[in-house]
Amino acid sequence: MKTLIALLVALMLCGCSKQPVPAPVEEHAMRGEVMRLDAQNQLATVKHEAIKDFMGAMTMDYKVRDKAEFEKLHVGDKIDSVVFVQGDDFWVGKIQVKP
Ligand SMILES: [Cu+2]
Repeated sequence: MKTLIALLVALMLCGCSKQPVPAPVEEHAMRGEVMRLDAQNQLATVKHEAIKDFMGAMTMDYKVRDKAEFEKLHVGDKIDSVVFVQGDDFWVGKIQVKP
């Protein structure tokens, strides 16, 4: 009986310590223009061209995770960047401002 209880406890501990598997991160190249910047929320409104196998051309808000990257952006900048998608979350990074 003791062995059985020990086994059950061990199984429960195993179940609890199981790490949730993080969703894979997808990357999509995005080319666009910065229309608006929201410094408080670190959001950039980007008018982007169609993103292959992902979404059509549109203007929408993107979170820029990296503060240094966000701070180098200006309204009107033409950018090459990458949209990262992980589960329901998405953000933009690897931003290159075109001359
Ligand atoms: Cu979009």
